[in-house]
Amino acid sequence: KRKNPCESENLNADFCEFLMELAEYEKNVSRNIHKFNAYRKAAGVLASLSKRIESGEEAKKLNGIGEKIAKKIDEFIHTGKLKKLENIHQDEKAQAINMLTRISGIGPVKAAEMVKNGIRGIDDLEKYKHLLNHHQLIGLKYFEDFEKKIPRSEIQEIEKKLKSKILNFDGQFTVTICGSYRRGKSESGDIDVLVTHTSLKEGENKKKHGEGMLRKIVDKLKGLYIEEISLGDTKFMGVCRLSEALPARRLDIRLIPCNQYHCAVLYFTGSDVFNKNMRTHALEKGFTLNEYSLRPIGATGVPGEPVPITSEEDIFDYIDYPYKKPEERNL
Ligand code: DCP
Ligand code: MG
Ligand code: MN
Repeated sequence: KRKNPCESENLNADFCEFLMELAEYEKNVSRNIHKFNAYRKAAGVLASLSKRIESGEEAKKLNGIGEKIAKKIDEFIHTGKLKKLENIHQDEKAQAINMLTRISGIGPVKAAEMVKNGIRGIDDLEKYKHLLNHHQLIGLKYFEDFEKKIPRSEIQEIEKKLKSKILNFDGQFTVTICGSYRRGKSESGDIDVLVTHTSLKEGENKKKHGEGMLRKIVDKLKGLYIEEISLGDTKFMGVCRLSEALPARRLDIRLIPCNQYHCAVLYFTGSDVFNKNMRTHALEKGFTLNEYSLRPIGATGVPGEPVPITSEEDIFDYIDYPYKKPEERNL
């Protein structure tokens, strides 16, 4: 679950590390999404620099770093630590909340409620299993496995099996693994699969076509996945494992109407920061972009009909955004 935009050859890695820790605290404990985004953005900016930052003042000149973060950078440079982080580390409840949110299926609200009820860590959960839902029980069962990154070669193997099973069943399906894998990363946190079918078109009796389609796909994947977390008309959440010797991996499959496929592939390829920037740009050009469609915003401010899209490039073209290959969307 932990996200870290900081790569190994990062000259500002220690700054990024404390900023990401503060970001996690804001997301999980304070539940302040704005502060979370601010810290993460700052960490991303510092990680992408080719030089070491020497002072808060210097950092403040960067887009995404303001007064408060500049002060923290100075404090860190001068004392080698941060008061705010020290205090967080002393706060047992905050630490318990942070720990619990690492379990798949437990979000910040549920974690806070559990801590309020006296649960102080993973070990306590064994005694409180009756309080957990199916997803959370699976999250607990595979806690250690789900924290392990998935090597690219393993996803390639899963991709081959997934595609052959689905396409042998029906060649009219298209299967794309998105997320960090599509961005070319050497390791991923989970596997994000999108599937569409030529007959599945939003607005044309989607229910009649789409209903039961995902169930049929999932039936064909028996042997590849080892647990079902949930299955709806459009989303399957599960756990897969290539062999008993390998860790269990989180696998999500989404069934998308074909006229929304490229917007969905764009969205689920990310990164989330890239998506945010692209959506902002779309708005500046008078369009609203989301995981379903690209729509022009009329003079009244009301979004119009979706623009017809036949490729990911189309979306960039419409809003005059320079095309970026998936591998170039990591920031
Ligand atoms: N996404 C987004 N905004 C969010 C969550 C997700 O735009 N708040 C999009 C962009 C992500 C994609 O969905 O890249 C997949 O989400 P993941 O959480 O699986 O993120 P990644 O695949 O990028 O990274 P990881 O390797 O950790 O799975
Ligand atoms: Mg992913
Ligand atoms: Mn995912």
